[in-house]
Amino acid sequence: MTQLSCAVALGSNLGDSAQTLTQAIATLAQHPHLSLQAVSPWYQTAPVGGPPQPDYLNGCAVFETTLTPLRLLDILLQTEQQFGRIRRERWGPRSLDLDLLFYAEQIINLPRLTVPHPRMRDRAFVLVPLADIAPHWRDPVTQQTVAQLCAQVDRSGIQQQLAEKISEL
Ligand code: A4P
Ligand code: MG
Repeated sequence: MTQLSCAVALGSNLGDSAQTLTQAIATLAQHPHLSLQAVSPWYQTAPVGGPPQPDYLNGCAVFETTLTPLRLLDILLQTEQQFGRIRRERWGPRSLDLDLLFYAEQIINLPRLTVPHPRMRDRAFVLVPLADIAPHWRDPVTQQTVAQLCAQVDRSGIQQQLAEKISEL
């Protein structure tokens, strides 16, 4: 079957977020139909939207996969559950949030899944780490590259880049 590239955003602001993100990547990378290609550094970021809440740790990863987009979404949601995500208020604090950003250059509009992720273009906490690992990926909706989208976004919420922990994988 054809391998297609997909990009996933990770976020956490409850518990040991660095450990959660690293273990979530390791868990996904062990899936037989996901092959890890690249992982960004983690960034400490100010929360966007929602109630007052702690800073997030955010990052992105690129995989190759033979999974369909909906099957991949199910795996992301299962992995969130595995890391103890309790669904509370929208945009509220969470131990792990996994969003599917891109699936090749496909545009998907299903009740359960919108790809490219509809809010990614406004979010420095997504675009800054994604630009580290996939600057040339072209958003099929706007035809802009990730680097171009990143250059236009307000980066004031990006607090600091944390040392990569990916050697632990
Ligand atoms: N869904 C549809 N499309 C997608 C997609 N491309 N990827 C559906 C993932 N899920 C997708 O998600 C609700 C449903 O969205 C899923 O069941 C799936 O069927 P959710 O994760 O339960 O909802 P949520 O995360 O509470 O809301 P939402 O609107 O998805 O929030 P976001 O956009 O994920 O934002 N600030 C900082 N600094 N860093 C962050 O990471 N994250 C959020 C959450 C807010 N502020 C933040 C951060
Ligand atoms: Mg989400």
